Amino acid sequence: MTASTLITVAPTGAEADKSAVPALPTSLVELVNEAAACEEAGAAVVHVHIRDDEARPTLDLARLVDTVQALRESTRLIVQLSTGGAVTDPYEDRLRVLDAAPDACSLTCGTVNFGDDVFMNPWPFMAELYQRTQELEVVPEFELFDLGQVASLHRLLDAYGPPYGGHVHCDLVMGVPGGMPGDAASLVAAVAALPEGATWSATGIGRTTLPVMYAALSAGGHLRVGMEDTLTYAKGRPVASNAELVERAAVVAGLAQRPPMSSDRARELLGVKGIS
Ligand code: KMH
Ligand code: ZN
Repeated sequence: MTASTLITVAPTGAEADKSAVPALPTSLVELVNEAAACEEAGAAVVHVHIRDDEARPTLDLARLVDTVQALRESTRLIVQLSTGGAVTDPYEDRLRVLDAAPDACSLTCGTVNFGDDVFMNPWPFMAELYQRTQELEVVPEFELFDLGQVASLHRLLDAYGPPYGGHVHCDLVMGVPGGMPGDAASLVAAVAALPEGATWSATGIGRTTLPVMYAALSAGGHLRVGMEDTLTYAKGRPVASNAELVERAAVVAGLAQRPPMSSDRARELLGVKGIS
């Protein structure tokens, strides 16, 4: 079992409305401040979705470049850009995200119902995105929303070889309406199907956040938390900040004798290039 816990924070996402959730970090300043507070609280990776001046999700390349630079200037976090974007984003824009030269990116291993929407990740798109990560030396994190996507991950690795950095790291995104349930039995089944030697984190959407956190720690996994996935801290109590979600994850990981991993150690684990 790994001695420490890699905590990823997903502070913004593409789904929540700023008007309904004022604490959501949507401007660059809010995002950078939130990321720094999350690093202080124990996060090593930031999974980034950005918003435009009206707080709508965007994949604008110039903004992505500025975001990567600003996060690097203010934190030592591994900057993982989302290539999932919003369900409405075209494939070309999602592929272009890598041109912002992040340390890492998400790569979802298949199409999934996503509430009333569909999050599209057909095989040709996955394969093209994966080969671009290899060419551009960006470390992919394989997002797995259901068990069938684990099979597609195996197919990807068989077809195109190991990822840049040489290590396979996955994130189980559980409890999405349309994906695998956020419970211990589903987590154990998914972990059993992962490639040999892969590491993994897990996140549970909404009210599955705590069951998934405890199940992940007990099964030797890492954690993802954040307002992309969870807007309620406890029954009737909205999340006040991403940092409090990271703090809670750090406390629970510490109680499990697996305290938060530093970003330097996380870079070694994931095969991400170093920073000076
Ligand atoms: N916003 C979801 C449609 C990712 O970041 O790669 C997709 C998502 C996954 O959040
Ligand atoms: Zn995301």
